[in-house]
Amino acid sequence: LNLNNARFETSAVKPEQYPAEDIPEVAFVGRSNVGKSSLINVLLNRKNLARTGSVPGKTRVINFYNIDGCIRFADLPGYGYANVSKKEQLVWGKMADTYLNTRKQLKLLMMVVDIRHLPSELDIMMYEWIKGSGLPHVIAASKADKISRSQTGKMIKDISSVLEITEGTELIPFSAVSRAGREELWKAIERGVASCSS
Ligand SMILES: Nc1nc2c(ncn2[C@@H]2O[C@H](COP(=O)(O)OP(=O)(O)OP(=O)(O)O)[C@@H](O)[C@H]2O)c(=O)[nH]1
Ligand SMILES: [Mg+2]
Repeated sequence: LNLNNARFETSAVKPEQYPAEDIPEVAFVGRSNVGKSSLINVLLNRKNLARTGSVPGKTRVINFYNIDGCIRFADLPGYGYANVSKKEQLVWGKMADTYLNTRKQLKLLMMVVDIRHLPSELDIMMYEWIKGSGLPHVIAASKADKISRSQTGKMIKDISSVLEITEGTELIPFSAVSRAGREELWKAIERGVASCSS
């Protein structure tokens, strides 16, 4: 898998706009501002391929990234951002919902949670959906650089317990600053997307 061949493919708000070519897809889900786009950049060794920002609610469309014609990443709009209208939240929720419920190429879910906080009600709902979907999934606990090593262990335990994570599900501390966790997350991706495991 040649990461130098990673490129932005397209943005979509509805299925007709999703890329047509059938290659395995990894979808990134999580609360707004949790670090989904930053994680994508670190995985792909790019500074700003996926747009990130200090303004939460930046990603208002589904952004697709094609990696070497072999895997596609789908960066979904974050949920739970309070400072937008209810109507807008509904629109984004529906967008992610439609994607998750219809996308045949979806092979792996990468859920991102903030390692500093216990999962919110919406995180729990998201994870319930993931469990129910039966799709392979991995959880990245982002912003690990913001807490100490001893806190990391405790938070991983507490987050696992609040989410009631299933046996064998990986919950990997990650930092977009130190890049800690990047290798483990790639391994999880390669396991989930078997045809691209080179
Ligand atoms: N310290 C630290 N900051 C991070 C990390 N990951 C993301 N951030 C910061 O958190 C903010 C939000 O990151 P994004 O990657 O844009 O988050 P997002 O989940 O894509 O947000 P939406 O697109 O709004 O859903 C940015 O200011 C990032 O620089 C991390 O691992 N450590
Ligand atoms: Mg984003």
